[in-house]
Amino acid sequence: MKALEGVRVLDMTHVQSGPSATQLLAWLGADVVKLESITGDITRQQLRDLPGVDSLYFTMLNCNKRSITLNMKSERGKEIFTELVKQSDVLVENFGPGAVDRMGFTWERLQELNPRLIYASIKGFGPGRYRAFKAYEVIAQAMGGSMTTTGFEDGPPLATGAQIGDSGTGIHAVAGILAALYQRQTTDRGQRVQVAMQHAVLNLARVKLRDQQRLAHGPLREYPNKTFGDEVPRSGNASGGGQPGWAVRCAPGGPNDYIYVIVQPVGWKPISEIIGRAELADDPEWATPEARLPKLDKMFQLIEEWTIRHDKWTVLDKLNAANVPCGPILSTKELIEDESLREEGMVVAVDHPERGEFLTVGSPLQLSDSPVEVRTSPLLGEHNQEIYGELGVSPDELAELKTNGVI
Ligand code: CAO
Repeated sequence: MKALEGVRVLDMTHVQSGPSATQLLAWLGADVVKLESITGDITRQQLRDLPGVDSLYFTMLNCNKRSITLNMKSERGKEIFTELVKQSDVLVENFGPGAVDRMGFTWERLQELNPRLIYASIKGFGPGRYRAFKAYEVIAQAMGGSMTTTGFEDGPPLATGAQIGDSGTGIHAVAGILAALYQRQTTDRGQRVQVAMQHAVLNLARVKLRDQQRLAHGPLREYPNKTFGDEVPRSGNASGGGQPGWAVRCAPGGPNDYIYVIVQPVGWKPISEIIGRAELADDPEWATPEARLPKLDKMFQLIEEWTIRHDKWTVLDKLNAANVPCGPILSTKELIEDESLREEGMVVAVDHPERGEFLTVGSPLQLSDSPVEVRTSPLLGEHNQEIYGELGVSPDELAELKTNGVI
C-alpha cells in the first residue's frame, strides 16, 4: 500500500510547475493519468539531447505516470473527458488563464459532473490585476521577491537556479491537494485549489518581507551592506539571519571551490582555533556575536585566509568535527556523482524504453510506510488503449479516434 493508493489524478499539466506536483502525487502512490494534446506536452520535444526521444526535461518531471492523448477541442474529446472527470478524484492543470473554461469546463460544470472532484489549478498570478497574464519560472522569481533580493549590491537582480517558481509552486499545490483530499473525508465534497506562482515565491521570500519591515527601525545589522535606503538591498551571500554566514573560497580556487560557513555563538572558539587564531576566542574585539556583528566581512576574511589553503572537503570535515555548520558548494557534476545521494535514493537511475537509462532526482518526501519506487515517464499516448478500454471504448472506435485526430 502507498499513501495515496486508490486516488486517481487526471493530470492536464505541462511544462514544469504542474508536472512537478503530479509527479510527487504519483510517488506518493496516486494513479496519475497524464492527459496530453495529440502533439504532447511541449517539453517532450524541448531541450532534446537525443533525436526523436522524449527530452530529459520531460522524463525527469513525469515519472510514474500513465499517458493518454485527447483532443479537447473535438466534440468526442469533450465527451470522453466528461467520463474521465467522473472517475477522477483530482484534476490538475496549469494552462494559461481561462484555457480549461474555454474548453467548456468551468468549475461549476466540473462540480456538476463530479461533486467529489478536487480541481487544482496553478497559474502565474492570483485573481488580482495580473490574473490574465501567463508566467514562467523567472517571471515568478521577479514578481515574488526573489530576484530583488538575490545578487550583490552593486550588480543586477539575479535569478536563482533552484526552480522556486515552478517546482516550488508545484510543492505548494501538492499541499493544497492533500488538504482537500483530507477535508473531503468529512465533507464528501471536492473543492477548488488554486495556487499562484507569484504567491508561492513570495511565501518562500517571506523573511525578506520581515526585513522590509525591520528597515523602518534602522539598518539591518546582519547584512554586509554599509548603507540602506527604503528597500531591502541585495546582500550577496550573507545569511542575513540570526546566525551570520558567508561563502568563503577554498583551494584550488575553481568556480565551485567555496564553502558556506555559519558562525554560531558557540562556533567562534573552535573556528578561531582551527584557523590558527586561537587568541581571538577571548579577545573582547572578537569574542561575542555583538562584537563581531559590525565586522562580519573582516571575520569571514580571517576564516577565508585559512580555507583558501585547503580543499572544500577537508574544510567540511575539519569544521564539522568541531560541530561548525558549513556546506561546500557542490557542482551539478558533484551532485549527480554523489554516492550518498545515490544511496539515499535522491539520484536515481531509471530505465526508459527509448532512451535507455537516465538519471533523475528522486522523491524528497520519504515516508516509512509508503516507499517510493521511481518508474519511467510514459511515452505519448502509451496508455490510450488501457485507459480508454476501461472506459468502454472498443478497439475499432479507438482506431477511428486516432484517424480522426481525437486521440
Ligand atoms: N487538446 C486541445 N487543446 C489543448 C489541449 C488538449 N488536450 N491541451 C491544451 N490545449 C490548448 C488549450 O486549450 C489552449 O488553447 P486556447 O488558448 O486556444 O484556449 C492551449 O492549448 C494552451 O495554452 P497555454 O496558454 O497553456 O499554453 P502556452 O504555451 O501559450 O503558455 C504557459 C504556456 C506556461 C505560459 C501557460 O500555460 C501558463 O501561463 N501557465 C500557468 C503558469 C505556469 O504553470 N507556468 C509554468 C511554466 S514552466 O516554466
